[in-house]
Amino acid sequence: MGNYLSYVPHSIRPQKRVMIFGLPDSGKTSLLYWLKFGKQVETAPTIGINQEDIVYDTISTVTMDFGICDYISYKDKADVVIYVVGTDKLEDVKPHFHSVVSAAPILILANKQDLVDKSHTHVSTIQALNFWDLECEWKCIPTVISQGIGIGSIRAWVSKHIS
Ligand SMILES: Nc1nc2c(ncn2[C@@H]2O[C@H](COP(=O)(O)OP(=O)(O)OP(=O)(O)O)[C@@H](O)[C@H]2O)c(=O)[nH]1
Ligand SMILES: [Mg+2]
Repeated sequence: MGNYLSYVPHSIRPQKRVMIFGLPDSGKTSLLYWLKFGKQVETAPTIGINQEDIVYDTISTVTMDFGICDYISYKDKADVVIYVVGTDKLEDVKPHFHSVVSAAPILILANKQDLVDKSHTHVSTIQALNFWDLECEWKCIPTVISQGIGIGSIRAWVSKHIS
């Protein structure tokens, strides 16, 4: 017997929730707008939450970008999580990263790979954040969100994990 949802068209299924977390200035809102509009949109520091209805393949989602707010009360409602790492020191990222981990699959972006003074590669990010201890499914990829580099891989990963 299949899950009853397999008989319901994607277009009328409940919206899935994609949640984007990360420290300030890491590139979360830029990512949200790349996913929504396919281009770089000028951003300002986010107070609260930005959210957009975004379709991945045929799957409808509300994709949420968490700025300064009480994000902890939301994290367990995520179907998938995207965690953006900017130029912060990885030892500063680590406690924040582990505070948003839930049972949901998580995609970690080692962002701002274009910067000469970037503090991390995606390999050093994997080593520093102890992903091996995670019980949820995870993947880490390098990105340059401001140039749209990695957006295709992000879309493909989200589609695969919410279908
Ligand atoms: N060089 C570089 N800049 C980036 C990249 N991604 C985002 N930025 C820039 O980083 C700055 C912050 O981006 P935002 O998307 O506003 O970051 P945020 O995580 O939403 O920041 P808060 O809302 O303050 O938490 C902007 O000037 C972006 O253009 C990247 O890959 N490389
Ligand atoms: Mg923002």
